[in-house]
Amino acid sequence: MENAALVSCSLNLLSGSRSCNKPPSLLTPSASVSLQVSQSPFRKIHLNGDKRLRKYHTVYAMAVSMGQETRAQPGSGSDNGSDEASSPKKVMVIGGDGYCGWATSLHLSNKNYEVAVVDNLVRRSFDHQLGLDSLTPIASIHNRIRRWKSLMGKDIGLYVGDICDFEFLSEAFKSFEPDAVVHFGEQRSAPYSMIDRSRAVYTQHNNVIGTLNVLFAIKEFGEDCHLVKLGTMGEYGTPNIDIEEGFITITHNGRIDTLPYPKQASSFYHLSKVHDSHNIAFTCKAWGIRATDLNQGVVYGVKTEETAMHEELYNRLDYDAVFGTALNRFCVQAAVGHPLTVYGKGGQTRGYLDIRDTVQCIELAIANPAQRGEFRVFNQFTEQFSVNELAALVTKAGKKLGLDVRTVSVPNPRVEAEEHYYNAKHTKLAELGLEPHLLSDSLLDSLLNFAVQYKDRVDSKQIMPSVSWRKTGAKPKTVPA
Ligand code: NAD
Ligand code: USQ
Repeated sequence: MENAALVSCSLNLLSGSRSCNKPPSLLTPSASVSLQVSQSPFRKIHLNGDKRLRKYHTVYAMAVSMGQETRAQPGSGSDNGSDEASSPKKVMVIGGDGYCGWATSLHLSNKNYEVAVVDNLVRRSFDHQLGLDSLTPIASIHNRIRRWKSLMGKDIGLYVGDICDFEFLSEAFKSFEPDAVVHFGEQRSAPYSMIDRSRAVYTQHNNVIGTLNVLFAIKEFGEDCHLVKLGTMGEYGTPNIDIEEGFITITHNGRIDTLPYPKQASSFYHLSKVHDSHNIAFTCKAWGIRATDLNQGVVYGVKTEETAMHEELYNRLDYDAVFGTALNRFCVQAAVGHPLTVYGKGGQTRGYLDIRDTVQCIELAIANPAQRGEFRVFNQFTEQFSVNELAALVTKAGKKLGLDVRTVSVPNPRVEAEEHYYNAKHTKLAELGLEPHLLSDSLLDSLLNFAVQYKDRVDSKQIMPSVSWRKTGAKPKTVPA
């Protein structure tokens, strides 16, 4: 069950009628993939409509039906307990097998939301494609969900498929009938999107078409459903003025208006998020969709209350130069004695947040939904740091643990400002009740200890950057083993 994208593609080949969103350089769809799928413990839900297509289009859902046990109300047990009458109960988590999505799925399930994961497992395929692996061993999505059920007695639904396949997404919507959709399901690495033309095209196709399909699915099958969409702080770039939360009021030639804050994204990935934001804003206006665009900063950390409960619930932790993000990478580098890789001058400043705050922010957004037709934008981060500041913090924490931590200035593979003004607002989630876990010595200790625990799994060849913004070419790039 490793390659759900392959499943979609092989179905597509059979039906010959749908577009195939196949990531570059993946294995060719094969009969054995279909066979594996048909052996899965899921029941098939056949699509209505054209009989010719019906044969091949299937949606897979957990055989165990939802809601077998008596459920507490969503939000109960949370400080931010939501109003029973108006609270959404069913949350579809698209990208629920990924880093943010898995932690969020468990958190919402723990808070008594009825959760269904939608994922094509393509993130696991990227690892195979590029020869990468998570620092932490991660269980298959099926074993993750089974383990959660056995520990907590709670079901999480599962729909394995590609949201760029509208028939698949429609069936998942009609079957689950979500009150809210949290959409994490995108290709989220800036370096991946800059490897070559095919990865740039894949990233923008996957992200923009996937999100468009989600918008159409809401319009067709659940117009009251609240879309909680993961955007990125990188949509704004690094302007030489304060960054507002989504909108800025401008006076121009004597007239005044409140307009979307200017977007200056700096990779094909970040640009896909800009395109998404425009499409979402337009459909809120045109169709009355209710949407929250969460411009999230860089996430760090690995444990949440729920993922720490059992090894089979552990989250992934990426440290490689394609999917690993700054602070997580620095902790793993410190653990294995690799110099911390500061790109260029190291003055690049971004918003950061603990993964425990990611899950909290999503819960807050769901519990306080946007109005019909409202397009809300929240900047989702808790603190801002420069890369040099992060390196200094990790060096200090590493020394306490007896690690010899050094820093190296690596020629910057990206095109970005290396010394700049940065002051981004982030008050709206705090106003809804976010209680942040600020970066502390104890968090760094625990992240470093975690990295030390798994350091034998580190492949040091994956640490130095291999993707150059300037050298992105049209020719497909093979990735060295
Ligand atoms: P991830 O790659 O770990 O997870 C994304 C998940 O979406 C994967 O499980 C993948 O298989 C799935 N997916 C991708 N395309 C899909 C498709 N077409 N159909 C179905 N499933 C699909 O990424 P993440 O780090 O969890 O990030 C989640 C979201 O949060 C992304 O949208 C990302 O842009 C955003 N974000 C992440 C960070 C961060 O630091 N990790 C920071 C800001 C914003
Ligand atoms: N950087 C280094 N050394 C490293 C890794 C990164 O100096 O070893 C620098 C980068 O040049 C950049 C900054 O650290 O200036 C952040 O880079 P990153 O790789 O941690 O994060 P980024 O590529 O921006 O992407 C990540 C997620 C993406 C999310 C984004 C939020 O992968 O999904 O959208 O963070 S934000 O940065 O706010 O746009």
